[in-house]
Amino acid sequence: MKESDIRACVPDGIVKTACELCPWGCGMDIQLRDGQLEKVSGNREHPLNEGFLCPKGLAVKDIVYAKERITYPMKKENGDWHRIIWDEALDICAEKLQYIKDTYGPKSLAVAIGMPVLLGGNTTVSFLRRFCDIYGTPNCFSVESMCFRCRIIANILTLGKFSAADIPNAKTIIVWGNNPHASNPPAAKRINKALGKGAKLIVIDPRKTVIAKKADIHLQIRPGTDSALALGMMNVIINEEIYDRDFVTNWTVGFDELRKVATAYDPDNVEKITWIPAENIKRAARLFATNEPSCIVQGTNSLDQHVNGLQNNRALAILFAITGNVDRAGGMVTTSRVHINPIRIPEKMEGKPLGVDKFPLFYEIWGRSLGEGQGMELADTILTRNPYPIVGLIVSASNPVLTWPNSDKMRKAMKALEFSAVMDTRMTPTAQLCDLFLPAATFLERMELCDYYGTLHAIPFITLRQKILQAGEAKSDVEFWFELGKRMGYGEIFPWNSVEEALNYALSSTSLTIEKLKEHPGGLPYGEKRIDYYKKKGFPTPSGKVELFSKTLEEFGHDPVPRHQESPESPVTNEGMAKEYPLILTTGARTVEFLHSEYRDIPRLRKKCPEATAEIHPDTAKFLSIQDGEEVLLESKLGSITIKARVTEDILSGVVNVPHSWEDSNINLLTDNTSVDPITGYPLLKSLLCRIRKKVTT
Ligand SMILES: Nc1nc2c(c(=O)[nH]1)N[C@H]1C(S)=C(S)[C@@H](COP(=O)(O)OP(=O)(O)OC[C@H]3O[C@@H](n4cnc5c(=O)[nH]c(N)nc54)[C@H](O)[C@@H]3O)O[C@H]1N2
Ligand SMILES: Nc1nc2c(c(=O)[nH]1)N[C@H]1C(S)=C(S)[C@@H](COP(=O)(O)OP(=O)(O)OC[C@H]3O[C@@H](n4cnc5c(=O)[nH]c(N)nc54)[C@H](O)[C@@H]3O)O[C@H]1N2
Ligand code: SF4
Ligand SMILES: [Mo]
Repeated sequence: MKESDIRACVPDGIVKTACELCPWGCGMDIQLRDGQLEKVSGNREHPLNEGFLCPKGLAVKDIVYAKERITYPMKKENGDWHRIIWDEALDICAEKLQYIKDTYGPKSLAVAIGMPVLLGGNTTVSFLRRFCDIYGTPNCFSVESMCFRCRIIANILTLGKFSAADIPNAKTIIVWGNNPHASNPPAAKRINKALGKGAKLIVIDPRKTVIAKKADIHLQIRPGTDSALALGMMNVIINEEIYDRDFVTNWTVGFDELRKVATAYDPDNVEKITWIPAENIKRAARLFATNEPSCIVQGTNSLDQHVNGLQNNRALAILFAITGNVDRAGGMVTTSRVHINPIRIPEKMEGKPLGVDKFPLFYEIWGRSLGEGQGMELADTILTRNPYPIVGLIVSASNPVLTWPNSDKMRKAMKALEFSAVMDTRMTPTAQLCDLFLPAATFLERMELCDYYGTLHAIPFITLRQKILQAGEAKSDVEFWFELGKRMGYGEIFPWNSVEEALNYALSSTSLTIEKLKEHPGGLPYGEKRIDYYKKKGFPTPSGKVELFSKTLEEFGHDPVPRHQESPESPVTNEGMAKEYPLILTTGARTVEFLHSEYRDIPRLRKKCPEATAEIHPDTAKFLSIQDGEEVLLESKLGSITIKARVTEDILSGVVNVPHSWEDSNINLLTDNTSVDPITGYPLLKSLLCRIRKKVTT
């Protein structure tokens, strides 16, 4: 793309928006001059980032104006890409989708949704799902098959709701499996501020991250053993009677059963499982329970992508509940939300999506439905046609060939499809396998709501992303689905003439309108942070209380009280495998410069982190005679990649840490989509076994 392909849609000056280059939505000021983006800075009034932007945010112009961007539709013919016009692209899509529906039935079309569409908030996802509903396919999948939803489900099963850490008011903060300087810079800033006011910090991470180095207590845990640690802390808290007795008596069910389970996790036992000294487990438990209010800043997926992902999350929710940190300033809180008009029409779907049979609680709890399929089922279904054929796929803002586990299988599955289209800003490895490329607008080129600050940050706030620029022929994802819907004869279902009109419809059940949001371009506070809410309303669980013992889990055949379960690839319980693969592999720790597979093409970001590396401890390196910077073979039971070793004291000995979604050293060639959490279907990406070998040079 050339710079001249972009033009501003609004007059020169400063336009306020919310960044979408990673999930958090920092307030951003875009300065336009001569119809072009001239400068970017952080919005000082925004309650989340207070003027700060991370290196990605500061590189927004490079990302949006990148020469790698493609801003016109293309179709593949005999293996070559040809530019086409939108009319033709929409006709091809409509015709292929109609063919699939007529030949196989609607559920033979799947749709895969990636991060940038999810970050358009509830409205964007729901508009897309509205198309799937009216077309009839239930087979909509998103990165929620491996990201964040596991924690939401665990919190709902325990408290009936999801809570976020109220960092600024906390006296003790646990950062658990999270490296906020890389993955959540605004949270890192807020934690630093709280530390400045005297808060205590506990960090639980196999690596000595920037935040771990600031901690009062750093528990360097063996990956995959977090539930054992949480139960060990509960053992101390229960035995020493430093839990919140009133809260437990009045507002929980199943404390006796929890006490029984926790008995098995005395700190000496837990030391053997987690490799954390028993004394430190006791210190952490006492600090968390007595220096209140206390909150847990939890990794977004580091505890979820395990075979006991759901139970890890349950254990943490129970830990903050029995210490009385629910609905509490400085503890864990919910905020009121913007309740938009229902947009989906799920009654039109034909049947239920893939994965419902195996993972019913992923799909729905107590009538509260996520309503999407478990994506880990998709590749195998395409390849085996069992239980039925899936022959078409539309990928909206995702790069599954690099980001989903077992890349080799995913690649084969994509090749086996009869029709595939991708909507993206670039020709990614996934896009290369498709028949049709649809050029996507970036977040500066579309209108949408950023309405999730309450859920993610405990800040009741909403920001409007305005359409500031137009890049070539790029369309927003929502515009594409609206236009496709109209072309396929679903015009009545998509009566809106513009995205703005559709958003106003969505907001008509609230006191907000797009006009009102435009009057507050930096964002608008709404509602409240809910303190002591349960005292008024109880908990939205079947018992009305916090369910330490979950009857629902029991009914579905799972442990009603969390227990620790070893990874199937464990050096402790799978000694046979550990002989061949003696190192523990954790994947996907974030680097601040990139979002998953994105931004490797931005020189100013790539310069700071030029390649993927496998981090290992000097003891591991010495044992294997490997030098820092040496190219090695990294192998799992599934495959092998070449990667440079980075030897560092900052990782637990015996553990290997590798980032995900690098094209040249793609760690998802080594991960498996069939080793999963039995409750949510989340894949095992954080505690596998691997080995490292020297590369034999010829
Ligand atoms: N820059 C950047 N930011 C991002 C993203 C990105 O790609 N790039 N992705 C966004 C998304 S979608 C997500 S889901 C989040 C991910 O966010 P997080 O899951 O919070 O990821 P990290 O902050 O990298 O923290 C993971 C930490 O967990 C540690 N860890 C690994 N295995 C284990 C384990 O078994 N137990 C414990 N206790 N710790 C473990 C790692 O050493 C690492 O320091 O980040 C979001 N933010
Ligand atoms: N091994 C391992 N694998 C992992 C993880 C891990 O920790 N370990 N983490 C997992 C997690 S938590 C997540 S969330 C997933 C993320 O998985 P994905 O969502 O697939 O991640 P991205 O690489 O960010 O892909 C987004 C794509 O959308 C394109 N894009 C950018 N903006 C837009 C837009 O506005 N519209 C459209 N249509 N396209 C756009 C980008 O160019 C990019 O190709 O990765 C997962 N994969
Ligand atoms: S942390 Fe960086 S990339 Fe993420 S929203 Fe904030 S400025 Fe944007
Ligand atoms: Mo994620």
